[in-house]
Amino acid sequence: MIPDNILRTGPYPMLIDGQEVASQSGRTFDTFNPSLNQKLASAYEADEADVDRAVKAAQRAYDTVWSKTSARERAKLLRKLATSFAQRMEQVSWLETLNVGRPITFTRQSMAVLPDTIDYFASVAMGLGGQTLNVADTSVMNYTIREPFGVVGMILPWNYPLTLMLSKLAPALAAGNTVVVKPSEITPLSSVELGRAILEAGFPEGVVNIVNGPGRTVGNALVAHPMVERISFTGGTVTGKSIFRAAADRIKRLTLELGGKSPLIVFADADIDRAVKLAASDIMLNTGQICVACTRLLLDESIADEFTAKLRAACAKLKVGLPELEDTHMGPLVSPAQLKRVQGYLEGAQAAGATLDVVQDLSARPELAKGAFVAPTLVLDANNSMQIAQEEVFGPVQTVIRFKTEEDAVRIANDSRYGLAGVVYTRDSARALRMARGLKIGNISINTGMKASSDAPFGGLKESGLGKERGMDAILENTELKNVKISLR
Ligand code: TXE
Repeated sequence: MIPDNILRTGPYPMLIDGQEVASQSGRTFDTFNPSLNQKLASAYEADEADVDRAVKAAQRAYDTVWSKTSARERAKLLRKLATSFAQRMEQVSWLETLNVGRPITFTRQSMAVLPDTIDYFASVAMGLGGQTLNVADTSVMNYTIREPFGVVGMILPWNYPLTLMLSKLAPALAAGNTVVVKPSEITPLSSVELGRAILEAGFPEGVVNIVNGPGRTVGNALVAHPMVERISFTGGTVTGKSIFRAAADRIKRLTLELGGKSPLIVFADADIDRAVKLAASDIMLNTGQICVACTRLLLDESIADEFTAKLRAACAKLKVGLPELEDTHMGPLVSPAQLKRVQGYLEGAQAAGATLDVVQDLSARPELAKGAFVAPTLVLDANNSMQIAQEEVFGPVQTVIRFKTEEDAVRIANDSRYGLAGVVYTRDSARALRMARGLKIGNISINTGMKASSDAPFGGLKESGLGKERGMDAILENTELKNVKISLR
């Protein structure tokens, strides 16, 4: 059950220049518990002046302290953050469970890996440097330098607030940048608590700043601010494109992690039971609100009926329920608006000729009546040109499409404006290698699920994004490369 004292009593503050502060206007906004459709807490709402204050604090911290702090010292502070975060892990797990609707068991699992994420970036920061180059002109010495940008702005979504915040924050700080973070206005609470862990860890004032509020005001002001040299954004593709346009004005550096419509491709020679398990977990995990969830199930036609029956049976066993219960597998969607969006996609699929297989009947569950709950749903008799197969639904929905040949599977998988993730199940290793080559996808998994790890690069192709996060590439993306030539004469 939910422990006492998880929530603060007053409005959740912002973090500016090493202090937890109210917004200058004193305005607040409410944030909700989606399983009850009830107010959870309020937070101070920033405006342009608050964003300006936060960015200037970050610039000052960069100029006066952080740019003079060695990689070793930065790594030490990051490791202290890992410790202070670990001490707050249970509290922030509850905050995310209440605010996002993700079952507590899965929230705890998602938090448990984050100290290692911080530790990884603390470690690799120590090896960051330029290169000496053997250029053709022997009259010069040529070398490169890697430098941080200064102030990096981060705009976060609501599906995994702290996982995404830390996977952006840790490499940016490790590389020597200061940051201003704007969490999603739907899920601001756990990020504010992370701010407290940052203070406890002893980061100099202004190195990390957190401002809360809507994207159209606070997010926009952060992207437009002339002192913000780089933006790292995770969210919807439509918003990502508008940020791309806004950033073009000053040629700001960008990392964009956007939507996906990832295929799970299962060949007749695959271990069907393992693949079914993954397909069911992609429906269930975070109620399908995961950018890398495989939501187009591409099945070899010879195994399609068997596979679909097994998937249906697995979905029937999923415990849909209140996220605070430890045995719940699937909670509500994040908001009534997201529920409406998912329902709209399902109605559209039906109108286009697909068949909806709603695997569980939630209507007889009074405890779920108020929340944004939706049953696991298979979309059958679909084809790849339908809207349900082309757009990101972000709900517990799998669209089943049949294929005849390997070429067919590759063609259907690539017939998408997205290219974020893809999973292939086959026991034929040559085919696995051909698929890895043929798929226009940034993150490919063969015979295993798509799970981003802190020590490997992650990023989408096509309209799924720009640049890489995680791994050494995340550190490199947080630096500018300069070339230096010195005459030897
Ligand atoms: O995301 P938005 P929304 C997808 C998913 C979902 C859809 C819409 O399909 O259904 O996006 O979700 C900030 N300038 N993903 O509307 O709008 C906003 O305040 C600057 C995929 O919630 O993209 C929030 O902090 N910032 C995704 C962040 O952008 C702006 C995860 C994300 O919000 C802004 C979430 C603006 N003009 C949703 N407008 C993934 N890739 O994992 C909004 N924001």
